Amino acid sequence: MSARAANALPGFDAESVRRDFPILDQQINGHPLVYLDNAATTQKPECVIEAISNYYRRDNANVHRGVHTLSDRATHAFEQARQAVADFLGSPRVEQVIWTSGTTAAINLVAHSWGRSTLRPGDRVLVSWLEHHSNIVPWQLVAAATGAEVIPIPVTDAGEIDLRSLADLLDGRVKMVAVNHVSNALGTVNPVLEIVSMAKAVGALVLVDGAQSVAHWPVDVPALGCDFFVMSGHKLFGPTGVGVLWGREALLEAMPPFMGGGEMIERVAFPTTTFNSLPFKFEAGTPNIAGAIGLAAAIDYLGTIDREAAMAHEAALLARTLELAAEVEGLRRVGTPAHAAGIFSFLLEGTHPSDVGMLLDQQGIAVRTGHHCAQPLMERLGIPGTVRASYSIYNTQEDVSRLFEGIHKAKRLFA
Ligand code: 7TS
Repeated sequence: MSARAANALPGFDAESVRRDFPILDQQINGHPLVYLDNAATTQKPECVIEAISNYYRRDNANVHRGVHTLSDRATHAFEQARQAVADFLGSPRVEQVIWTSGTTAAINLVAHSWGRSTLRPGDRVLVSWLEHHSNIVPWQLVAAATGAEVIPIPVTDAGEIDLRSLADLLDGRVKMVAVNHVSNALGTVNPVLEIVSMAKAVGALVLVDGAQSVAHWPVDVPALGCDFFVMSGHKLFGPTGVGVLWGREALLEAMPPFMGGGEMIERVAFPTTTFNSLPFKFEAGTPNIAGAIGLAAAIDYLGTIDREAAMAHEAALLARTLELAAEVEGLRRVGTPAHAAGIFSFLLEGTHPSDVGMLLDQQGIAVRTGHHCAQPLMERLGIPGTVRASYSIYNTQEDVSRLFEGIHKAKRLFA
């Protein structure tokens, strides 16, 4: 089968998707770019770039404030974008979608608003050893301020959450369980439905960090049963600096504002200020209007893609990767989860991950190396870091072959 045929599953043609992303059509160090750092950030299709530039060319104004036409247009596009996110996540109400600057900001919002107002000494927040630092450190900050404790949920050597250990940890002290949907370091797809039902049994809330899941498959957030869901626009083919907190309405209503300023108030007076309704209560200051519009364009773009077929395509890329990896002596896949999204983390015997990463870059191949902002996980696995290749809808079987040509070259040079 030719590489081109391998990229054209029924309903999905990676070569044609690839052409929608102008950045991919370039040479890096004399080689065609192979972009395999999608877990860090995805590339942007032409329509997203256009939507952002058109907004600045034609409609730019501040939102919710002006009586003039441009402000009206900007407000309309901004609120339409919120609706697009609500529809994308399956949210019953648009007010449950809060704009943030990204996943990190969304988790901080929940930790500081919900956490500081709710957690008491002796309460527990469970986070897994698989978490990105942004789903650990905000909880530690709030624990230090409230006397609550952050307790890690053990993971197995395969890099999966150990559900038996989770069951042992769950008791009436646990007020929040915060886990990622997909591990950015290993690609593990976590059994969120099961985790939610276990947490609910002891009355704990659940926050799902969806930074790595939403680009891989359609996520119906209410069906997950979680209380909070967070994501970043830039990992979903949208721009940086915009993200979303989705929350249960009653919880969001009860939570105090996190940041104070314009937009989030109803009336400011000395000595008492009253706050705006949802979602504006949590949106102090001028928001990332162009970012929201760009994210809506990315969601529109995904609407043109057969996502089932895209998933099958990514699974085929990972399957081929694992086949080729098995043939490389001295290559160790890090994490062997039964369910993995398009992420392949590995070590090459006798080499340092950053040397491998640099050598791959010389061949035009972009991967991530290091601890992937998951230092506790690296410590748990007894390694300093990994080389990580992460796939997206525009990667091809040829990209996989190029990665392994690069790995073989690294082996010849270093091992
Ligand atoms: N949670 C997960 C699971 C992530 O993968 C990341 C970013 C974040 C949270 C933070 O997202 P942000 O948009 O607020 O920065 N992950 C990565 C990565 O794997 N390489 O660079 C960033």
